[in-house]
Amino acid sequence: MIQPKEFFDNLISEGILFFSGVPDSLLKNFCAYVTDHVDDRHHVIAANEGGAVALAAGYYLATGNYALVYMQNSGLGNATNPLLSLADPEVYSIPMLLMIGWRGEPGIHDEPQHVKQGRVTLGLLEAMEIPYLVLDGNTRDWRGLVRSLCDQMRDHERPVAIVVRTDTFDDYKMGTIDDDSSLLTREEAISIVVERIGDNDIVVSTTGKTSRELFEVRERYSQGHGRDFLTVGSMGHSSQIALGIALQKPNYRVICLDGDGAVLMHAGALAIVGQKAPPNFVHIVINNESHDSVGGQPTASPNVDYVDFAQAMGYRNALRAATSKEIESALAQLLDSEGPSLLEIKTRKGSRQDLGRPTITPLENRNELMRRLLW
Ligand SMILES: Cc1ncc(C[n+]2csc(CCOP(=O)(O)OP(=O)(O)O)c2C)c(N)n1
Repeated sequence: MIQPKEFFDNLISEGILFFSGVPDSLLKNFCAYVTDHVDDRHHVIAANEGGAVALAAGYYLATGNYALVYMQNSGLGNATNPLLSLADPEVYSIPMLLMIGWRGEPGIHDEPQHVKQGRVTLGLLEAMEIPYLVLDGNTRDWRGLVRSLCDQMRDHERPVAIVVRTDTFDDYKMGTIDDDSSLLTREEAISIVVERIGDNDIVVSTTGKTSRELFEVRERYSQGHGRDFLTVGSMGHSSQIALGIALQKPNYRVICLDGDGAVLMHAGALAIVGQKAPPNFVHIVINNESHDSVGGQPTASPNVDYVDFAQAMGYRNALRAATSKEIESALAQLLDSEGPSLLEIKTRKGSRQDLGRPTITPLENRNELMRRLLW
């Protein structure tokens, strides 16, 4: 395996001096190393992968130096537009090095949302005409390969990519980030929400551990999964899935169980909720100030007031809660009011070691929910 420090030092020697991206579990050791060792002006954890490409472009315009843009392969979709219409050699020709975590690599078991994405990852890069190399923990002479890829980046002033297979980087543990251990865990917060909402309420939950925990909480309460839509991929889009349901099903209350990283990824979505203003829409943002599901890298949430933000976007009500009592009383108030409403729940980072994964397939989940909604 490759030591994150060695890889990082090698990038610096290639003249890569700026880092931006959205964290990925497969790259988590490398991302953690960057988080710990690069100052704030040279490392930006972006709202989404397209933003990271744009930041790398801005850095190049301002300095003539090169940036690394890191992402999970599921972020390629977000990055495609600025890669093709900004950085591409046929447009502004902005050199940058992409580092893409290869979830769902063919032949390696992974979750359903990663399988197709994994199968088409290299093909997508080929279709975009982005030169790439595939890296793993046994790649001999990775320095030489990175050197010739960076030569292509520099000589042709274009994006190039390193596709990183699973188990490429050795462990690196991120230095501790302040965390208030008196706060509830995300799973405790989800349990309280599930106990308080109505039997007929529809829940659309965001990607990552939120959906996994919701699934387990429903199992624990023997409630089945027929009123939940577990958004296993599509980070940042849960609120619009929920909005799509809420607008068509005014007799159901629709609750979006979101994460702060996901909200920030496509924050414009909240303006659309505010504009359409469905009274049956409740947005619960679990704010642990991190991308907890993929390694706990910080988000920009410490700078964001979600209550003010929701109000500015046109939500009718917005509250904040942290303790069980506060969550219970905020929910009692919001579930009794006309929406759209937002509840920010502050939680700490982390999850159970033995947290499982949904045992139903995405298609079974879809069918069960649709049976309920179309009945
Ligand atoms: C487009 C895209 N980029 C990156 C990821 C990888 N990813 C999965 S969960 C997650 C973090 C989500 O953070 P947040 O919404 O704050 O929820 P938390 O994990 O903290 O509960 C990331 C970055 C992804 N699934 N999709």
